[in-house]
Amino acid sequence: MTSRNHNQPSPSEITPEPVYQARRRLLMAGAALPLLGLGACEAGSSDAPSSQSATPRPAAEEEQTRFEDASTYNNFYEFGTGKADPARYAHTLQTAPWSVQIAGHAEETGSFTLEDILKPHTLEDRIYRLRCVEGWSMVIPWRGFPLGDLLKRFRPTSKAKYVSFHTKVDKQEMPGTRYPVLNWPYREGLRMDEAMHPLTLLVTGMYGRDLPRQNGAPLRLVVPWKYGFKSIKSIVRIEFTEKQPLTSWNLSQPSEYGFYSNVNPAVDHPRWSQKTERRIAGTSSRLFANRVPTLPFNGYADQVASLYTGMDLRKYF
Ligand SMILES: Nc1nc2c(c(=O)[nH]1)N[C@H]1C(S)=C(S)[C@@H](COP(=O)(O)O)O[C@H]1N2
Ligand SMILES: [Mo]
Repeated sequence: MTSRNHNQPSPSEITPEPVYQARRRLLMAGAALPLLGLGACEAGSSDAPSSQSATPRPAAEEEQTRFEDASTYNNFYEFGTGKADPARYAHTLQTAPWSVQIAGHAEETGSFTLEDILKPHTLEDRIYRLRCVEGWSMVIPWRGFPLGDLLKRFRPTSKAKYVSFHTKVDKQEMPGTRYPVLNWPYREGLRMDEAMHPLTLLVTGMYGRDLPRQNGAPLRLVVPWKYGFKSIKSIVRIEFTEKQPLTSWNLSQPSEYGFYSNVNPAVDHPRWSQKTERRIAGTSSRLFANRVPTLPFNGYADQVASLYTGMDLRKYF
């Protein structure tokens, strides 16, 4: 993510053009692909691959991101805007005791300890792709349970059309929140049907262990068909609302970050293309990560496209 208050004109994460071009020249010359860790996706065609022609593979069949990459290359602006900042600074975040406020249009509301929140649920391991709006993606084994199973427990009323989420904010523990880089607390939201969708996970761990703080301990969301910023970390408040909730990224740059933020290769970010992504996986270096086509709904279209029937996804980006 970049922010207007943060003077970077373009995301550092996009492969620098000369590197990308050099790589393509090598490919066309038929140079040693395995050395560069490049895959079939890119080797076949020189143009940006059409997302329609690419068949989504189940994430579980794909090469996984290494834990070392998934836990050291992060976006968590509460600890700084650099990718290495969260791993460096998140150790000050107090994750116990932890409580979550449940509020808004539901029959049961109040403050619940993390133990209360988790007790009735069985944690599952699920491998999901997560695609950052800045152009990279990872394949991560998450540990969690469907958000909908939690939400049902509070018996939302018919007025509950959306769900809003807040991250903890503490200037001592989270040094990035001393600066107005974003609207704190970090806020996100989902439409009720998105929140209830079985792909939407509340996550407490990854790679079979508890979440590292930089990945959003002790409780975060993972919404795999949406750009990564919807997957809010270190959640302390969940509210059922009637109106579409405000979100931090939409508040800061409404023309760049919409409420829905479904992964969509056909709708470019105003400052860069969304057609491809750098897949950070396996042992190849981040810089030479495979460039693969970005799929509609991040490859989960079969499961979620029907949520948006009849909506103009260019308007509701
Ligand atoms: N509270 C909070 N949640 C956040 C962010 C953040 O800055 N603050 N960054 C988001 C973005 S832009 C991405 S891409 C993902 C990254 O998740 P990961 O670091 O676990 O891969 O977290 C999302 N959740
Ligand atoms: Mo992101």
